[in-house]
Amino acid sequence: MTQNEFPDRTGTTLNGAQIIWESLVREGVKVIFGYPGGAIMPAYDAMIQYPIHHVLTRHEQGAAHMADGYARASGEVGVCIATSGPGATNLVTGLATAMLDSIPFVAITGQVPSHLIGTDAFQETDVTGVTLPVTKHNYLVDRAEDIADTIREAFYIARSGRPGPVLVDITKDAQQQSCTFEWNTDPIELPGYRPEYNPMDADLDEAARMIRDAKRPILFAGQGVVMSGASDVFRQFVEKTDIPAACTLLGLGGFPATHPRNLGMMGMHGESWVNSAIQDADLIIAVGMRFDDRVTGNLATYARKARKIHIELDPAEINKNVRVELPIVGDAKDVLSRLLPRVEKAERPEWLAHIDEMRGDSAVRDIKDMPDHGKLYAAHVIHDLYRYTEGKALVVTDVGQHQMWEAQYYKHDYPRRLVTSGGLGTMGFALPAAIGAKFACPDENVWVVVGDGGFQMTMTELTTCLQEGIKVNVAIINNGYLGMVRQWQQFFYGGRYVSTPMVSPNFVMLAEACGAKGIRVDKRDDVEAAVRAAQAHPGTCVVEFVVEQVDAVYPMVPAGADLGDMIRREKPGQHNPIYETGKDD
Ligand SMILES: Cc1ncc(C[n+]2csc(CCOP(=O)(O)OP(=O)(O)O)c2C)c(N)n1
Repeated sequence: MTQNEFPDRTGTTLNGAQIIWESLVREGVKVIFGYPGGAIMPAYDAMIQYPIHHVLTRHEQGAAHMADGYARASGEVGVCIATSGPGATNLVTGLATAMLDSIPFVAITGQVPSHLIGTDAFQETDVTGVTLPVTKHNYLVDRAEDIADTIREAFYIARSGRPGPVLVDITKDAQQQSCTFEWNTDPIELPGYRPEYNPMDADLDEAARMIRDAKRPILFAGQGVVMSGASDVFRQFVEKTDIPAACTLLGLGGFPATHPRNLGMMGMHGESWVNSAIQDADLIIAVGMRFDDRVTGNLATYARKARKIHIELDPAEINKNVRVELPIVGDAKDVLSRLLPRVEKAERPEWLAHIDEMRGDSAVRDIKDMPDHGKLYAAHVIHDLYRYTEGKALVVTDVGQHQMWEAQYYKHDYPRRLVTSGGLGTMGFALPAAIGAKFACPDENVWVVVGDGGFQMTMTELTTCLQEGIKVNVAIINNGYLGMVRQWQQFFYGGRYVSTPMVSPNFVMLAEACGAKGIRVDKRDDVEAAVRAAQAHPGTCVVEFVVEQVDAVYPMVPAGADLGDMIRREKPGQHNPIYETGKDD
């Protein structure tokens, strides 16, 4: 049965479990990720009557990340479902991940029957209590007649304004009770919830004046550019004003990486010339971002010479970390579309030449262009992955060094083609999020870039790929360490590598045991063939890239340091113990 052939059951008597699915179908849900259990069994039993595909995950954390990956790749609301107690608590990491990155998804959980609430019943947990700080909103529903309206509200809250995850906890008896099913289509109005803002013309005029007067302006693209669909107007804005633009990690792809005015990523592992340009700028125009500490470094010394315009949907973000001269609260696409006709066409050769000069000094430190002495470095792998996927893959990364190398060396020209956990930095995110992304975009060439540590957190989801018959390509960057933590130990803890060397299983055999193809590569010359073989294989393929164990992501702004105060990779000819010996001595 397709969703179009679906009979209209409004006005008929249904049970709460059926109403859950009726509501989800009406919200346009086609796929849901979940794991069954006692308190959600009525809902699972009713599911069979509905045109929604259920993906049985191997862990509820996987279900939450899949819903999240689905939402990030498609721009639609993702949905996951779990039972009460341990099922629901296993969603918490996924909810927190989505919360910090403003990702819209709805989690449905079963709860013990209402008469048992508060009795420490089997698998009872106060799920609304547990998830309150990691959801945009949550609900406990204990009557069948409240289910439809609650689910409708949950979707509205998840997708409106600044998006976020919403949880609906439904008692088992509410799923079993019957009532007349009604689907309200009136606009939703919630007291105290004002998701839309209309910026004043006077503020837009003032912004245009500030831009006209600036000599060294810089634009920032945050995730708001991607999420509001502002990429095109952002590019037009750059081209008209000739203002160079930098991206946050989650803003990558919001403005094409290969555009001549794209400076690259800012922040802790951003490009050194970007961080220097920020410290030199006289005007910052930040669009859809929240000045995270990984972006600003020391707030006291951050961009002191710059006046600041902050275009942001969520008024709570204004002046939270960085004080700004001109806040403009509104949707990025809407604000930029109204600002574009107000700004003057300009050219900024001096400012751009100054930034290029700084870029020149960095280019000679680029590991990609250094002799590799026959060794395989992670940066080479990512760069080659970019080449042999022609920059068109949908890449889902995990968290660690490989994530930063991906951000530096895979040039994303399109929005929603990089899926990564930014705010929470959740290891174990990549494989399940990639499965969600593959369901959202079945025709995309989906690549997972993951460390040997993070892969081992959720690698069980490989069998979800097997069960669903879906294909994702997995690039494990195996450096034998929890690399990013090892790097901090190297720089800040005297090289005492406590609990970061990591033993891995035979990933090729593991992949084969899970019904996937497995390939191991330890030479640069073999990277191309492996990427091509993975892409040609009809099913899921895992490529283990065995890379140099001791390498660091450069540049690095130490946590809390001045943004301009970066640890740099040595220039060729300078002493570089890592490159000369392959050992950290
Ligand atoms: C769930 C979780 N636990 C711990 C961390 C802390 N952490 C950040 S990066 C990292 C190391 C990642 O190692 P690996 O997955 O091998 O990737 P690499 O850094 O080597 O590329 C750790 C432990 C985290 N981000 N998430």
